[in-house]
Amino acid sequence: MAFEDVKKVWMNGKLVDFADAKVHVFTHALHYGSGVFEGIRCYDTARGPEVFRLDEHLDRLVWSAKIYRMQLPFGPDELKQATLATIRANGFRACYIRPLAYRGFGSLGVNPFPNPIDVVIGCYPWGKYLGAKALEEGVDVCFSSWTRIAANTMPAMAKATANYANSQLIKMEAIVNGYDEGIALDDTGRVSEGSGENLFVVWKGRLHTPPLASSTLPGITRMTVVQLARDLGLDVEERVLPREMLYAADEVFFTGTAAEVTPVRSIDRIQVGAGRRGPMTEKLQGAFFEIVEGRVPDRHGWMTPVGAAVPA
Ligand code: PPE
Repeated sequence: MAFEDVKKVWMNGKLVDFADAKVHVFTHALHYGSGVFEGIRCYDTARGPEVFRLDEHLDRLVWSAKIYRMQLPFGPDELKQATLATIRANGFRACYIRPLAYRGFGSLGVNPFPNPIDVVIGCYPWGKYLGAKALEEGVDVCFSSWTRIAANTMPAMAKATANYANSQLIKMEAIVNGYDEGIALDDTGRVSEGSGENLFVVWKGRLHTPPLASSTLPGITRMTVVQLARDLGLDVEERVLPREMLYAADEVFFTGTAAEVTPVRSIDRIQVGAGRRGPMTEKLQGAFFEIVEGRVPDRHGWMTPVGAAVPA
């Protein structure tokens, strides 16, 4: 992650200098986790810089906000144009994009309503999420002792900043114990997701992924992989998954904007399949990268060109 190269940040309708993109210490979201956000990638494709599934990400931002009774002061079209303008203002060919809507400065106390809703869009270079070799060799993960947020505690379907307190506990425990990432179970003990990724399992030639009711985020990459699997004629099913199925599976992989399609090679030091990227993971990973890198036509209409004013 390199913030040194960031020139401009979009704040409430204006592009401001990086150094001026600041908030007050009494900002409500800083105290109470009252924010919703997105993580989006722009790829340097053969056709020029293009954003992957921008409409779907902004749609999720809008309904994440709705769940938290936040009325966004900008509509999806304005946010779309703002996102593209922010990338252009920074001159990035590839970057990670972070829109964030939060309860701002005005009044502390649990009641969030007196505060303004602030919206910012930042972008910055962000390489491979789980390390450079992860995409090829796979990662070593563990099941977390932390349960994923349970039904009716916090809305797992919303991409809310508050949910990431749970994610951080999962991630820190994994790192401290020498793993790359942790997988959480839901409150019924079934497989949910990684701290920042959805998960797929290959079992006897079929692909499975936990349903939204297993406290998973409705991942855009998850939805993409389901479509790509169907394009390839593979069977894919949403299913409640017992933990032990993952130890015994042929292949396991993560999906996410940051993680892209990352193979899992071991869980709790039990080797998964052959202990390296499996054939189905490789196929889907290939199908994913050839689309986002623009090496094949954008047959699903997933890519949005950043547009003019990007240096060649
Ligand atoms: N589950 C969680 C909990 C999650 O945070 C993400 C994205 C996903 C699933 C995958 O969703 P999608 O990106 O729409 O395919 N995690 C974001 C943030 C990671 C971070 O460290 O911050 C991401 O990948 O951008």
